[in-house]
Amino acid sequence: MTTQCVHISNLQAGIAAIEISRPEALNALNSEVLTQLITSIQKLQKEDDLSVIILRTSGDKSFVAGADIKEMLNYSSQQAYEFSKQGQNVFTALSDLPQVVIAQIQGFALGGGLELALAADFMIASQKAKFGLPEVGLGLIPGFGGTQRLVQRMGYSRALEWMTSAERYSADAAFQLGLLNRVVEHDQLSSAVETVANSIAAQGPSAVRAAKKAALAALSATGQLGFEFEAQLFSQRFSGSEAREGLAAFVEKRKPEFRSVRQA
Ligand code: DAK
Repeated sequence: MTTQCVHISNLQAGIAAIEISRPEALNALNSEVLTQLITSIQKLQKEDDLSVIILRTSGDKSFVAGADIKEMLNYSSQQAYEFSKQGQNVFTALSDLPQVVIAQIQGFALGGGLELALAADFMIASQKAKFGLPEVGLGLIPGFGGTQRLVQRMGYSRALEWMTSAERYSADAAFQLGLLNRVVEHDQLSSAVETVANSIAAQGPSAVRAAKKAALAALSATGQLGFEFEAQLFSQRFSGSEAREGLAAFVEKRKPEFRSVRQA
């Protein structure tokens, strides 16, 4: 039997929440979660009365700890390409929602978790939140649109440092780089998000949608080519031994030995 990991709830008038709950894996995204996520997004997309959607996850420690490393361990290049396209479709559907989407970040937003938050319109985070793109440490690259969206958010140079260093950043550092709209006390997070959501929901609903549509148009100049390129590069990671080593090392709880498995 499939476990339901993605839930929709209606909050105040004009506001709904999508909640991902997979606490045993720190809310990591596997293909089942992605399938459930797209179903929820498509449902809310048709809700004309909604102005705001809050994207949040269960547990105190982690927003989303990335794509599911255990699921990716034995991927072929073709499976990786399909997973990447599935993820990109979900994330594009999320960013194309007519409603304003706020990501509520209470803890780790790593790899695919940060990419998910980047597909929201903006993020509000707890002071305890931690951000980063650790994929290169696994022999991978971000595969859910993150290479494109992080550049859009913080500029090429800073984004490339994030992508290639695998560093983890505090909420304050992420705020200073323009990644976050607000950083709040940990126990104030949900009320801070709801306050912002309420202030948007109180405005003219179709004006809010028009404003989002217009703002998104400013980003569309980069087009779809970058996303396709990202998916191809991601899938190529699975045709050599480096990603195998990086993924296996995580699952086996050891350090990866990239130099000895180095590929051309
Ligand atoms: N996937 C699967 N399981 C994960 C996970 C993940 N990303 N992150 C954590 N878990 C699991 C752990 O394996 C552990 O399970 P058990 O061993 O107890 O069964 C459980 O969650 C609790 O984690 P820890 O014991 O590690 O908890 P700690 O507090 O010690 O550490 C941590 C928390 C978040 C620092 C650590 O868990 C961690 O480093 N996690 C991995 C973070 C990471 O590297 N994330 C990036 C993943 S790669 C793709 C598209 C996009 C992407 C990938 C593919 N395709 C298109 C194919 C994006 C790539 C990624 O996101």
